[in-house]
Amino acid sequence: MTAAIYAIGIGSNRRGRHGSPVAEVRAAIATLGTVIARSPVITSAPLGPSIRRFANAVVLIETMESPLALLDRLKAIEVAFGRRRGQRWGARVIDLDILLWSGGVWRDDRLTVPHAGLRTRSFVLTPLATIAPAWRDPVSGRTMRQLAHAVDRPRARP
Ligand code: PH2
Ligand code: MG
Ligand code: MG
Repeated sequence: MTAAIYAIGIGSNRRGRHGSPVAEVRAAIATLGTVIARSPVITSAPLGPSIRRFANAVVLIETMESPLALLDRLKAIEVAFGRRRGQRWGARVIDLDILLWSGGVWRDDRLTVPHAGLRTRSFVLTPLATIAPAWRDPVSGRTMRQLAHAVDRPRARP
């Protein structure tokens, strides 16, 4: 078995025991294991009904875990950080999403990779393009650099 690489999206818009959302994002990165690249932490306006601004970052990790094993571990980290079940897209101490996987596409009833929001969210694509600009989305065939450029310039598209 060879190790897999995953891109993980990290978001927070609520204080937790580590402090501010930025501190929560940094603390979450420290729990992820073998981090091979990390973006800067950015702040972004909320997409959806939440009022508070988000801290966001993206990291690449290397692990032997399958997508579902990693999903279980990320959910356990979210619980350990004090994330509560509740309103979809409500304020959260930490959100850990699998964005990309070196194995390509994964689809089952628990998990879809690439992440469904990957191609449209600048708070994902901007940090992702800083650490994995040449990674190609297996669904659209476009690189993260191309997708980030497109999402920042929606009017430039036909
Ligand atoms: N996450 C969401 C919904 N809206 N907005 C920003 N700016 N950043 C996020 O991480 C985010 C969001 C659902 O996970
Ligand atoms: Mg999310
Ligand atoms: Mg999530």
